[in-house]
Amino acid sequence: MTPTITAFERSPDGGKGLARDTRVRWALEEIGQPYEVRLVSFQALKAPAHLAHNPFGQIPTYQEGDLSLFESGSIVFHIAETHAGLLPDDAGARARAITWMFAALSTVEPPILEIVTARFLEGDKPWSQARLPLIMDRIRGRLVQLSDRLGDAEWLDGAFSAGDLLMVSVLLRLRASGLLAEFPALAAYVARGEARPAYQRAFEGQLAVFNSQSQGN
Ligand code: GTB
Repeated sequence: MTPTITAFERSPDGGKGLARDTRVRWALEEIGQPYEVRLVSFQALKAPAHLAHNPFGQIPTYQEGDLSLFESGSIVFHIAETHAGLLPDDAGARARAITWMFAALSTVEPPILEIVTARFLEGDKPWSQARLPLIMDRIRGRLVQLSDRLGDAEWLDGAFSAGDLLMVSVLLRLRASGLLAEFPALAAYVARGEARPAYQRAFEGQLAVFNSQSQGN
């Protein structure tokens, strides 16, 4: 059964692939699973029909027959668990790859999201400018640790896995801040992820949505 995912009707990132449908698209492209995309407006995100699929009124969601999922990490995990190619067969290696999925979403991504909070949600507060350097240093701390662990390896633990897919997706959001460039090994790691044909297809897919919506107005 062809799954359907949701994405922004008009992504605020201008087609840069930073919204979280891209990581789900990427996972589906990696395993060669065709999918459909249902575009959702900001207004529709908060309407009952969408809230039935995601109680927090966000994208992405994933529907496959009777199964309805939300949370990009859970969706990528489901895809990786039910198809070959994103998680190793060996039990130990599989557990470690899953650990990297959690590390990406619960250890590396949270401080990165604080940049958005400080710049946009709290940008008008008098303490916002003073907070930003603290956030940047906290992120730097994580990146030092991650870069040390990666070393000169191609991927985090052997072959490319869903752990790398999520880690690269999370790190991509740092490019505009200049922080990624401070860590050449991580910048090269992200570039390797972006160079994967599956990522390219995912990126083009989301960009096509942005371009078609822009032309419509
Ligand atoms: N933990 C959830 C997950 O991983 O699925 C978080 C989902 C989430 O934050 N979804 C965002 C959303 O639906 C889109 S991706 N927001 C609408 C809302 O909450 O009302 C976050 C995002 C948005 C915009 C950019 N950007 O413009 O660069 C990047 C990422």
